[in-house]
Amino acid sequence: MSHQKSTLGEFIIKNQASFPYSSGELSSLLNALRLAAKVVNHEVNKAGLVDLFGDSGDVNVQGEHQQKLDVFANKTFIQSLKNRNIVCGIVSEENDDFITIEGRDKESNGKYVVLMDPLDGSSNIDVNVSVGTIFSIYRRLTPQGTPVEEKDFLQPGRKQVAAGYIVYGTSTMLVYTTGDGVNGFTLNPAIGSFYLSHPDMKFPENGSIYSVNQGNYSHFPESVKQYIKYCQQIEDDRPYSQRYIGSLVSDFHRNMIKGGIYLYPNSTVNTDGKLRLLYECNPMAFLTEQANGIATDGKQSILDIIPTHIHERAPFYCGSRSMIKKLLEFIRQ
Ligand code: P6P
Repeated sequence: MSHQKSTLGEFIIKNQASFPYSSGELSSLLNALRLAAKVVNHEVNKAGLVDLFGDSGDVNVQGEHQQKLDVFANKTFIQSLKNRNIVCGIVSEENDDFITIEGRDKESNGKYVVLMDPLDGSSNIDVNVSVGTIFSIYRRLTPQGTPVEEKDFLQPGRKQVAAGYIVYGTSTMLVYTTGDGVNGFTLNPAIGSFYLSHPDMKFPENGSIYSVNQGNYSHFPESVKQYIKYCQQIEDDRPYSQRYIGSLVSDFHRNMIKGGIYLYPNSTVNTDGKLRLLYECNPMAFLTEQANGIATDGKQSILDIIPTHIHERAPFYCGSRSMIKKLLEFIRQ
């Protein structure tokens, strides 16, 4: 079957015209991510056998205990991006500060910055539940040849030139957009190539799945509580099904295919929500809007938020248009 589907490499070449500034640069960026994804996938699939399970003993900027695979994935993606000499800086969930990548010379200094969550949902690793990598790409603001600055990373999500995720699930998929729709590629591990398996992915207009950590219900804003009760009422097409994996990439991927809404609200515990704006909310919001869905913090489109610091958080609601619109009716009441 694979021979009938184009590979990721073929697809990039066919569609690189939609990538601004330079065609070859998209290939280089996505090839770096593709290679790292294959290396990480290999380790994720055998974590239990090579003692990559469990806690590395380190703690990241979020104060979260770093799982060994987190550390491995972070190093793998950073090295793969450095090797291509196309990126001048990286922000990672696992690093306190942004990483500067000096080019061999001023001209070769990269034109792009990458922001990433190298292994999202890592608390699921030890219990063999799917995890993912999330990436977000911008063109730098500061002149080429000068050191990258924090403002290169603090751009609103609307300025992204590409974004996507890798989901290490029952199959490994790379799903991305460059602003011309969303396409999904499945890894054939026997060959080591990604094949176009999900062309032009779109959120269904409506859905019957809501994804939220019900354990936090008591801490939610009243309007969100009311919406959750609405989802549970026996009326019309409800009650909806509650599906929550605890891995944003996996919940998002299922909801984009089947229709649904993902909610991580602000609460009395997480006053700004839990998810990070730059490398979780913005890339997933770019994909959402490109897939005809809506992504909001409850007040505005996620993509219009002006970031103020690299690890800032935001309330995050994304998914099928009619479900988000109904939620916003409750929030605006
Ligand atoms: P909770 C994983 O830590 C993550 O960032 C997302 O992948 C996931 O949807 C969410 O947090 C889970 O958070 O508080 O429900 O365990």
